[in-house]
Amino acid sequence: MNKIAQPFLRPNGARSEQTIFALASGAGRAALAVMRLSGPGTAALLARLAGRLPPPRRASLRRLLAPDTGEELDRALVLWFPAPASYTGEDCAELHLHGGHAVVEALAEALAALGARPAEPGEFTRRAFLNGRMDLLEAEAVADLIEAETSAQRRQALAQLEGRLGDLYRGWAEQLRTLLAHAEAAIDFPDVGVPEPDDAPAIAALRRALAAHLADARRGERLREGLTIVVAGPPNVGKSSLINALAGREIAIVSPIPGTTRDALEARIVLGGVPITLVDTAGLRDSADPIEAEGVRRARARLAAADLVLSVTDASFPAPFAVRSPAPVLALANKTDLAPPPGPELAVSVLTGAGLSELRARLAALARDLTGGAGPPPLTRARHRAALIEAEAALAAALAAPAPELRAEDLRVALCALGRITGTVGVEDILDTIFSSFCIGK
Ligand SMILES: Nc1nc2c(ncn2[C@@H]2O[C@H](COP(=O)(O)OP(=O)(O)OP(=O)(O)O)[C@@H](O)[C@H]2O)c(=O)[nH]1
Ligand SMILES: [Mg+2]
Repeated sequence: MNKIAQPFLRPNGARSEQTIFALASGAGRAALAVMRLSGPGTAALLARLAGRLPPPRRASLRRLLAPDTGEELDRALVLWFPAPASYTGEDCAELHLHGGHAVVEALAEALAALGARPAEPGEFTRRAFLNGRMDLLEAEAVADLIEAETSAQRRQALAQLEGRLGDLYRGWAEQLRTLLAHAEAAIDFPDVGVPEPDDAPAIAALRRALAAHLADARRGERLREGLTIVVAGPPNVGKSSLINALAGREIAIVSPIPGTTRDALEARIVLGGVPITLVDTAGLRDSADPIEAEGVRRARARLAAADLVLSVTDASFPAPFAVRSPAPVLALANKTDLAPPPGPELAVSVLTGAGLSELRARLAALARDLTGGAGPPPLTRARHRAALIEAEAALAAALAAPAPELRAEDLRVALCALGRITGTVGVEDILDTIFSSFCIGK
């Protein structure tokens, strides 16, 4: 049993020797600036700067003095978080300074003179992970929360930070450990007549759960990265006019000449709490003009990668038209001021504004469907997806395995793949990639 539990030990004892500091608040002039410290030298640094250690976790107003000259640098709120009950699990402190550039500079100089060094991006959170204060999913959620631009992104990041996604994966890992124990018992005691439970249905059920989660994979990733809605249709139907109306500014040139738009133009908007990139494309038609033909080629490429397509036609000039895209297509008739809409699809007049608010509501609902919804939390990163694909393949192999030894090996591969997501196994090589995308001070 030991060999199963072994790789899942938390990477403890990773307490770092160096004391780091960074500005945790934004750069630039502000009322306050928060300087954060972490590491074994924190208590000594605080004592040198503020005279004596304040009581733990209580804000204390202190004069901060330059260690060499004794000159007053600032009057600040000082917070002291002794290990292990701190963000990083190490001794930590926060100095709530006045936000002026000179104050921040002076403190950074004083801290460096006392032997601390500036933190690297994500280093506080990396230490928190290494000290077992959070798993990798929670660390990634911290980064997502900082980056969150919309309410839906904030909710997703918070759910992940609370460990809901981690709970799902840990639950699966727990089931796998039981299945692996059974498989190993069958290897270790082949003839003592240990009754071998038939685990095939349980493995198959687990595999189905992983497959369903993977099928849903784009939901969480889309919300993190934003949704791409491509506006396509024949020339001159009003695609560019529509993009300008939805974005509320003049993104694209509008003209009565068919074939005006050539490059794919982008506008960022937020609908239903979901960040959306609207893409205006060249009108789809065969053209002898090489520039327009290139525009049409680009339009088709964007259609192939869309999350949702808005297929626009001209109500006053109905012509059979169908866009080709793997994404869901929403049909929309424009120019209803000139003629009644030909079919049951959504209808607008960009010119008069009729139908635009219904269109916005419809797009917001679709955006929410494509990203959120009830049910289990969605996976949020390509990194998780890759590991889950590996786990699912290993479960498929386990089901087909002809001998208990082989089945055990496949189950072990699946378990390791799941462990890599939360960071319980073999992640040293990817830590740099993960934490370098953080901002400094987090
Ligand atoms: N009457 C009327 N005219 C419109 C409406 N929407 C757009 N137009 C006009 O239709 C013409 C074409 O509009 P665009 O937005 O450039 O059309 P497009 O689909 O982007 O055209 P291409 O870029 O050439 O493919 C312009 O003269 C617009 O003013 C509408 O709702 N009603
Ligand atoms: Mg256009």
